Amino acid sequence: MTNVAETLHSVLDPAGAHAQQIVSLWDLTIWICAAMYFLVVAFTVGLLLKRRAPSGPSDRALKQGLIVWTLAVVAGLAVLGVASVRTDGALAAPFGDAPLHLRVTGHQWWWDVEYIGGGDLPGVRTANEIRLPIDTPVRISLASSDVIHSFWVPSLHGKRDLIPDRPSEIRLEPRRIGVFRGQCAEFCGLQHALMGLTVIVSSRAAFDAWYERQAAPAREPTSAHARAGRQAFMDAGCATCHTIAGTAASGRVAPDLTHIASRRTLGAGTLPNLRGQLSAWIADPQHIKPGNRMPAIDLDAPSLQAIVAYLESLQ
Ligand code: HEC
Ligand SMILES: [Cu+2]
Repeated sequence: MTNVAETLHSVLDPAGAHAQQIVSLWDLTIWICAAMYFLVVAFTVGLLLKRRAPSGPSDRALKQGLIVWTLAVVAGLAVLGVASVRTDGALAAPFGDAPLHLRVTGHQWWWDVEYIGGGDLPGVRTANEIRLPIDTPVRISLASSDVIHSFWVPSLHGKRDLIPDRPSEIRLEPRRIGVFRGQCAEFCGLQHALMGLTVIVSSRAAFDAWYERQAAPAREPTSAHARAGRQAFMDAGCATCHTIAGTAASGRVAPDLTHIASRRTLGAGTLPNLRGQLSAWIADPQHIKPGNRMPAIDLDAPSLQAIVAYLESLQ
């Protein structure tokens, strides 16, 4: 099963302020090391040519060469050392007030995403997908409910571990609109590889519109089929694990499904969120992502179809 969160993640194509700083350090390292490499090659070739000459390289030339070389190494290492300390310092700069605060909790094998409201801003809960407005600093509090996970969205920043009982934080500042893939970067069990994350960076206006829709409770189903689906969802026990805001479903141990139809993927980036894939997931999640914490539930075909119709209506 391949991961479908469709865009690539690349540390070399930064889309955030922090990733940019990391890539600048990388570029400097590559250039200095490349220069050193060419110096070594040039010296070697020079010496080989001299050796063929009847007189050979003089002691003085060798000595001077060594001094130049030593100075070049010391200077190169000094520049790299200073640049590295400065980048580290910039990345670890104390967090001021960020306009947006999220809490992301790692679970085997999915991401719980909460936007922490406050003042006039309502809270929002979703999963496996983070939307952010461009050019806005955001503070993300990280936690784990079970084992060590690691939050990594290479286009935006380096890695930050999620350690049980040890809260940590990361700060992102996206500078480019787009869809960026994230991935758990610490081996966390059987489905570690299928613990993906999608980060969607949009304009402020698009973000605000999305936020308002997410903050609303789930839509009332408009068709009898979808209403039957909501009933089947409650009867089948889905509600013991999943929350659908505005209904009796308030389980906290699985992804929030209040606006599941608005998300791009299912199973933490495992499948695209399309009707066939949604049915397949509900019919047999263990086949798609073996070992994941959603059991296969015995459903007759009409109930399955009705549940799918209901979930698809939850925009
Ligand atoms: C025992 C708890 C449990 C029950 C019961 C349960 N689920 Fe899940 N469900 C999960 C977990 C855990 C995940 C996340 C799996 C993963 O990605 O590793 C999940 C994922 C999902 C997803 C994908 C969500 C996303 O954003 O990726 C859907 C849709 C879903 N469940 C629907 C259902 C339906 C419909 C039922 C009832 C037929 C149901 N679940 C019953 C625990 C449960
Ligand atoms: Cu993980």
